[in-house]
Amino acid sequence: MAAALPLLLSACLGGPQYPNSTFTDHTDFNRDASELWNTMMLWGAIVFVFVEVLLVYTMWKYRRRPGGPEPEHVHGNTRLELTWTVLPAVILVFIAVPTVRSIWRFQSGAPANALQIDVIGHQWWWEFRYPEQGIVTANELYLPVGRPVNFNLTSKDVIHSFWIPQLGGKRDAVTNRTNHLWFTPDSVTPNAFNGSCNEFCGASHANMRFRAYVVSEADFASWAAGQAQNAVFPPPAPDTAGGASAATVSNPAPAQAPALPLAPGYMFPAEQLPAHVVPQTPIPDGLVIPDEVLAAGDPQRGFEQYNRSLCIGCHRIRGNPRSPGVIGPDLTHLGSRHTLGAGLFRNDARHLAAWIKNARRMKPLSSTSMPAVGLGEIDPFTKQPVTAALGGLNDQQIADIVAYLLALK
Ligand code: HEC
Ligand SMILES: [Cu+2]
Repeated sequence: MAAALPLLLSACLGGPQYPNSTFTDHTDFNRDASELWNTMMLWGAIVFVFVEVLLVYTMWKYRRRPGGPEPEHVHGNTRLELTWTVLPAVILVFIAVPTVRSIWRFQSGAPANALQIDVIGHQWWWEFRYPEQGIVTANELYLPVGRPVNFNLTSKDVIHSFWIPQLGGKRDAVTNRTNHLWFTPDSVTPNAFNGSCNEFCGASHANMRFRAYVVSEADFASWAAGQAQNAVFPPPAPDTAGGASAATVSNPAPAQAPALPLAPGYMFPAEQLPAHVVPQTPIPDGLVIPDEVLAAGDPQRGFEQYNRSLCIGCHRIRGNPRSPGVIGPDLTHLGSRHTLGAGLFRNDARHLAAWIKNARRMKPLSSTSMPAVGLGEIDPFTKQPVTAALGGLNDQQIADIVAYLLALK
């Protein structure tokens, strides 16, 4: 056991080489939790050493000696019993006071200026809504540094649990009530974090991950402004730029919406992503579409193809009235995300194409989630090959859709 202990403890250290450690000081929440842990470890260690020393000493002092007298038989010792009752009670007070204080602090509701984020767990991905900013996105969170953030947690189906180990959590997301979790990310280095589901929720529970980026207030404002826009595709013709053009396929813009086209908002720079947030999941055999086919993908053709495909029944692209689905993630700004499939894959043409070809081979999905779409692919759920009659798409059509979706920054 002593040999196994260092192995166990090595999983608990903080620092950059342990990117999923919870002993960090990136938020008030985690600082409180670390301090509580340290307090408990200190008192626990004092009690442990005291008790063990006493035990070993007593065993040694009163050990059996050859020819020794029969020990005295006693029953009860009021003074001793009082001591070992009162002393632990006093020690528990030292642990209880800071514990209860922290519980009170983080259960009594977020500060009034907190950024509100609605988190909805789905089998097996995360929907994030920023109601004040009018944003709906999936699997990637942007948080402004220094501002408390209040997560309102619910679920669409089964019980999930929301946790960003380096920032705070974990808390269950259930269907019939809204749970709350709040903390203040107050350090920007490091600034990209892993999050995950932590309540077993089915076949792809382990594939229900997400990312959180802590960014400056200005970058957050830029990101939020970009995300709040409708998708601008096809791009307005140059002569109509500046006004809501007839060429833009878009919902009637709300009165206060800025005129199109706006520049895409801030995006966490890909080259600054630390290695631990970049997915390394390989593409299963046979799903890679050759690069030259992908390079020939045409966004305009992809837009038209997408609008004729099954996709629109499940996915929403704001600004594309043909695509109002709400079963899958909102794809309005898919091109601005770094990951796909709930943090499982990198978001680039290769992975996106393979995902569209056969999402259920890329990631075990339920019967109601995204079906295989590649022509001739065997859908792992129905065990049937995908045909044109079922809406199957060939590699070129998929490459076109990929070009369209990646253009949605
Ligand atoms: C039956 C509903 C359904 C259909 C049809 C469907 N999808 Fe999906 N899609 C989903 C669900 C559900 C997910 C989330 C899966 C997960 O990550 O667990 C998803 C995920 C995705 C993602 C990843 C999004 C992200 O942020 O990770 C993309 C991209 C995508 N779908 C594109 C498409 C395209 C393109 C089509 C049409 C060819 C399509 N989908 C058809 C339900 C559907
Ligand atoms: Cu889950």
